[in-house]
Amino acid sequence: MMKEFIDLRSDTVTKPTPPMRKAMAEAEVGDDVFGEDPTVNALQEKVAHLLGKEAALFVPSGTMANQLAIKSHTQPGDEVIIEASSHPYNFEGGAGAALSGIQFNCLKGVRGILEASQIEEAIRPADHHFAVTRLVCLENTHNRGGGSIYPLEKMAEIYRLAQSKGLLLHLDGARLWNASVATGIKPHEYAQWADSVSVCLSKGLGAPIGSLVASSKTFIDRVHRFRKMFGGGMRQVGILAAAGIYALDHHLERLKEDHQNAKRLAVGLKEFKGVSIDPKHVETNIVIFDVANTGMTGAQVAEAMKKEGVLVHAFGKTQIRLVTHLDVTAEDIEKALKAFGKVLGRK
Ligand code: TLP
Repeated sequence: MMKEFIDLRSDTVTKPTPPMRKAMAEAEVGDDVFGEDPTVNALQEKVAHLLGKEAALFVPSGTMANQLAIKSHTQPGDEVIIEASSHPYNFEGGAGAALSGIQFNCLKGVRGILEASQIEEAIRPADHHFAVTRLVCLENTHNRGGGSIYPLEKMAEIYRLAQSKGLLLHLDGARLWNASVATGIKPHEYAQWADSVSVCLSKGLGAPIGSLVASSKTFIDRVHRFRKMFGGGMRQVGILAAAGIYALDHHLERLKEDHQNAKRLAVGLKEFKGVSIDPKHVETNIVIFDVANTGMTGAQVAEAMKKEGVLVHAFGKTQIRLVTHLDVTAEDIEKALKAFGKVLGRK
């Protein structure tokens, strides 16, 4: 079937494949609020194992996973140190303030990556004037940072600092799978440097829904209580967990193709007028570039690309984000580059 559009807006746009749908249709189910869904239990065990944690809990979205972790780690009035362009701070509807009553202390990173020294400086002194610094949140890969990978040794350094200062660390690992496949560093090697980790099945892995929070048994018990409170307790949800198990078994290694496709896009885009991009910054499946020198806004480029059959995401005034995924082929990438050539012109 001919695609109507080549959709590079996000890796969340993938549709479940026929074998994934078959696995969903055949899933054994039970009432997960009673803990009786065998497929959910199997997924939770699998993800806990992959992340080297005692337990994991299935939740509907990455946003809920992050916010449950923040809620479970903090008290109202606490401060959470986070990178200024991070997902939990920018793109989760103000949930940290609304649901947990915390305030964020936002630090500017380099493509989303913070240094331990910056975090150390931001920790509030023990003085009644100040909020209590409780939690550090990191994001790996970093979405707004252009899919950048947190170097393992930086994570370790930040975790050791957090521990020495009595702080907790949550990792938004919505795309931790991409970091792992790109570097060969196992998910549990990253996760060892975090008290809690959230991961998504509905981004690069191609499941229609689902995220998990992984941590110690005691912490996941607390997350479970808040999941109920936030309305995230689901019933015969093994149908969805089956898609997640299928995705982990079949779609993990292929993330390499997405990374190659993203690199090809970045290298190709460099040839067009007014595009500012450094392909060496494209480490995984996200490509962010600036179009200020084309004389067009990001929204205008996105509109013109849509007419050429390619959907892209305008970010800010002059930035475009492209994300490669399961439903775009190497051939689609060449077509997308041709379309960019038409819209922007060659140098
Ligand atoms: N990111 C989406 C949008 O919300 C921007 C996307 O298209 O990239 N953490 C990270 C790092 C994410 O990128 C996302 C989704 C989430 C958490 C939230 O996941 P969902 O959408 O399942 O709530």
